[in-house]
Amino acid sequence: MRVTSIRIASLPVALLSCSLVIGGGAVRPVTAGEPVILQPGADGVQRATLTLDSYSYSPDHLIVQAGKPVELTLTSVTTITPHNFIIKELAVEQDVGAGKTVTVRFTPMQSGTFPFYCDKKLLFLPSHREKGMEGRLEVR
Ligand SMILES: [Cu+2]
Repeated sequence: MRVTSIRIASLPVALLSCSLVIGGGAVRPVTAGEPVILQPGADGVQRATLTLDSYSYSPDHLIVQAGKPVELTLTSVTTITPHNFIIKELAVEQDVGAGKTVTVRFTPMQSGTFPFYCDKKLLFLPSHREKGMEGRLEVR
């Protein structure tokens, strides 16, 4: 049991509904590790909202289709610590300042499972990724 799921449960309902609309199914809390399948919208864009905290992404397992654009809204709920969102294999790198919301767009062309992570770190301390701030994008 990770701290992540407890924090998620206390988020405002409005924020939760953003990330839960994705599957088009019943509204329920996102559990860490539970895959979320992004459905393309009318414009063909696959969208999801991720919550960034210290040190996690939620949801942390996304499933998308290859060849269609992906648009991720990254919302940080930390008050001081800056984070970022990196998918090295897809040349995605986006900074997310403390308390900020930013959008990142990319189109994965090849199938496979790619890790996304935060490489921020303070001096000699372990990186956020090493502290567990990592997830995966599954491209089918
Ligand atoms: Cu971070």
